Amino acid sequence: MNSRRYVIYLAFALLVVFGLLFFAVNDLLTKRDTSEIHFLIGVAQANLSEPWRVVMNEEIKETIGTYSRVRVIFSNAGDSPERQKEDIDKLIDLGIDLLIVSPVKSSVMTPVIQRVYEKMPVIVLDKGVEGYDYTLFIGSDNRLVGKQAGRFVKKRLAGAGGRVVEITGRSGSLPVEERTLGFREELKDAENIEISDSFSADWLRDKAEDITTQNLSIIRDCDIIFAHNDAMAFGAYRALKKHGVDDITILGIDGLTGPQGGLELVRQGVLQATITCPTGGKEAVIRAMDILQNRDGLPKKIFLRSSMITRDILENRLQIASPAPRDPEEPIVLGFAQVGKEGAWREANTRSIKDAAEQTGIELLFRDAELDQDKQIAAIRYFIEQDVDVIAFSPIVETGWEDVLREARDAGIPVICSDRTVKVSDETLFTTYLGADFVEEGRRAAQWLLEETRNEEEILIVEIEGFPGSAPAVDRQRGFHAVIEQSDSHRIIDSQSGNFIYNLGYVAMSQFLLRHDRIDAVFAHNDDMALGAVKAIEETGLVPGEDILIVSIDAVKAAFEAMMEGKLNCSVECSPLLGPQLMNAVHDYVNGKELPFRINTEEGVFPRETAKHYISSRRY
Ligand code: GYE
Repeated sequence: MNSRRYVIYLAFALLVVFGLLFFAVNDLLTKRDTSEIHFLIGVAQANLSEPWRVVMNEEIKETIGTYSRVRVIFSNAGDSPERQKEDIDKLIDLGIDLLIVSPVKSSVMTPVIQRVYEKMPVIVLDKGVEGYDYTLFIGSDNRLVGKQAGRFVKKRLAGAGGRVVEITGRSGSLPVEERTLGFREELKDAENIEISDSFSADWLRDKAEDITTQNLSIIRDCDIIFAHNDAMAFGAYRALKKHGVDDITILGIDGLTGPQGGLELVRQGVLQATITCPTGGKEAVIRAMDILQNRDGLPKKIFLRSSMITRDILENRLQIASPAPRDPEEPIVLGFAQVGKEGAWREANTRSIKDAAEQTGIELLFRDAELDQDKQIAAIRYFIEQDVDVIAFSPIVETGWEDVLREARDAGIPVICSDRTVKVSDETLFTTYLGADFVEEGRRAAQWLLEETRNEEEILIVEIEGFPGSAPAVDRQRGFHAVIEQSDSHRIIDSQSGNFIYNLGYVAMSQFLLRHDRIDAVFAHNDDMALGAVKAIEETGLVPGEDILIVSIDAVKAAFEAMMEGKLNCSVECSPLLGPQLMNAVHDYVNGKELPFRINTEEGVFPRETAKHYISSRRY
């Protein structure tokens, strides 16, 4: 063999060997890398032109860094819905285990997220989507943020009144619509305050500066500028400063840290106030890990707290009470003031709370208010005297709590509203609401009834309401009526309270049957009252579930038994098993974690056809 040919053969052989070696090493590295990564999380970000989103990504990156063997991949849609759809497909192709998505446009992303949700967990961050086809939503209550801005304006212009100009984010986006709605709701009764103009600057500082300059003749005579984020507020400030205008109050939203963050702008007096709007990046990673590790008691929606920040609050640190230092050896003491005895749901709720406290080592002081608000207030005052670590209660009614909640806050004791919430003028009077979305429950009950009777020409409905003035009664009615009103063939002909109690549900239905010649359907705010209505209907010789349809809320086991017998047609779930989530919140708070403003639980709808499938798995 001549030497030239020999060299060629040798070179080829070496190439093959090195090639095989390369792939072997690479494969080994990949295997090692793959074995190292337990979870890969994809983040489909809407854009990075908004500082708030840059901070969101930074929070996600930083929080993921605290977990070993978890990696994250980010995409940036540059505010293009089409691009975001492509990004999500690429993230899935890369093998992610969970998707965090901040939708560019909710309506476009809803079907995309539904499709992904069939394959893996999805956390929707910041902007919601239609329906519930996702694992968890985390965001702010933007309508409340708008109300907080309205309160600031009312306080600032008290007496003399004045003119307000609004600079909004991208027109048509959910946060903009909700902030504007809340802002106007809060100001609708303020006669001498006028929202004279509203401009959209698409969340961007420079666009807000240009718009302010272009409309200076209109804006320079206003008293307050309300901008939907601090970046746009700063842009308006820069334009006014350039033209020597320095007597306008400027209010923003986000409250980010950093040199041009809202907090610094307030400290410098550039802005007179900002409303914090946490990005949810940290919360999203913590919950993503809960989901990937199959932790129990996962919520469906989390609303983060937004707080008004003025220079006074910054300097005096009038923040929400943070946990006092405590001896870790001392048991956590939780004071719980229960509504009283109502029926199956309440019994299951009490049992869940007591069991969870015992299982998590929390010392529980439990008081039963026997359906009496004064007794519930007295119980809370007792807990304050006992200097418990945390107070939780299920408010019998929505109003009348300001004084006692202020006493608790002055005592530095956080208050968690469990399964029912309160209406207060200052949201810092309670720390968290943990429970259902009652408006949605009412909507779901009505949607089932409309679908079930879609071919009927006329459906006459009677409503058995819960405890008067309680959050579930008020909001379930609101949700139910909002949907029924959309139908020309459905009419609510009567409504009265049964206090969430079986016997009073029976009495209410008996009276309806005496008052009306024909009733086609009953909407009961809970199963106990629905079962009372079943008894009343049977006593007239009519067949409940056939002659008169019955839809109710709670999905307690007795409801499933009635559905199996054909006497109840549908029950919308409202879980009483809040004990584990309540104790998680108590432990989180005591360990220094800021709690979300609202935590909504996951819930389903159970038509009677499904009862036999689910009844054996019901836990209450
Ligand atoms: O639906 C009802 C109970 O507050 C959500 O109160 C709870 C309600 C529940 O009496 O059965």
